[in-house]
Amino acid sequence: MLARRYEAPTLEEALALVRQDLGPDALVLYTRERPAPRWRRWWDPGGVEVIAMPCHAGRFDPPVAVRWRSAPPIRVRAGRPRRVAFIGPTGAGKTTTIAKLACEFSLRGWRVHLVAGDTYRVGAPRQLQEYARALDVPVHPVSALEEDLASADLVLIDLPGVHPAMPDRIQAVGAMMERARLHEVHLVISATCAAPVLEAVQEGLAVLRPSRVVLTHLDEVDAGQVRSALTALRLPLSYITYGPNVPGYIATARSRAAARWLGDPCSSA
Ligand SMILES: Nc1nc2c(ncn2[C@@H]2O[C@H](COP(=O)(O)OP(=O)(O)O)[C@@H](O)[C@H]2O)c(=O)[nH]1
Ligand SMILES: [Mg+2]
Repeated sequence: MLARRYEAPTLEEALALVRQDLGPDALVLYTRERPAPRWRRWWDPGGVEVIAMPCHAGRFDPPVAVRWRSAPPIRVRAGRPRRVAFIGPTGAGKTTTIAKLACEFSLRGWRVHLVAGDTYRVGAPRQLQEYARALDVPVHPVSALEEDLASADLVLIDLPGVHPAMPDRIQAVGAMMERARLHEVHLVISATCAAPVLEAVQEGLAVLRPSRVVLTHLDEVDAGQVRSALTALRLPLSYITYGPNVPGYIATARSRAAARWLGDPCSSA
């Protein structure tokens, strides 16, 4: 992995660590204030997190020159619960992306609710419940898809893994989605997959009507693989993730962090 993560009480101290470790020309990919989670504030005051990589790593020199489209991030409005589902193959990063987004939105003061819709994978509801407990957000069973969940500003729905080779599963997930009255469907795919696989997944899952893509595992691929994943994209990109940790390691496709990982988009959707 080329990118490294640094943490310090202040931005100045974090950048000093970056320079000490990676040299004066290090590329800073991402910075954020890291408030301590509520449950451990008594011993952890929080701080600043910086992700950086050495300049000579070559990923951005020259930048990845591929045409790709960006989609807007999720827009939440008070009093209108926004219902957003995440679909994609097992292991692509759906649950992790949901946990990252839940954290980002609840830190900004929105009331986030989760729905544990992955009733197939053993341990999946427990994984989501653990994130929900750590983030202090409610998590509902799949039956809640039929409810209004009016006290939420944002409902993030985790669904079972689907793959073009699993028509029965696609049908079952499609039926769940129909009950869910969704505003947005994000297809989560991993940049570690070869371009033909990414193309087949997008084509095979088009029946579930995703309108945007989340590209995950960027920290595990080199510049060539990033380029090939972007070339394979058929839908506009909403978010990228570049690490398994929660919180953090997620950026909207229209952020400077995304431009650094991917180069600039050619257009906006
Ligand atoms: N390195 C890396 N690992 C990730 C990323 N996103 C998810 N993961 C890991 O990939 C694995 C599968 O993720 P999960 O969210 O359970 O996938 P799901 O089956 O689609 O819900 C877990 O071990 C995650 O920690 C990422 O952006 N980078
Ligand atoms: Mg999952």
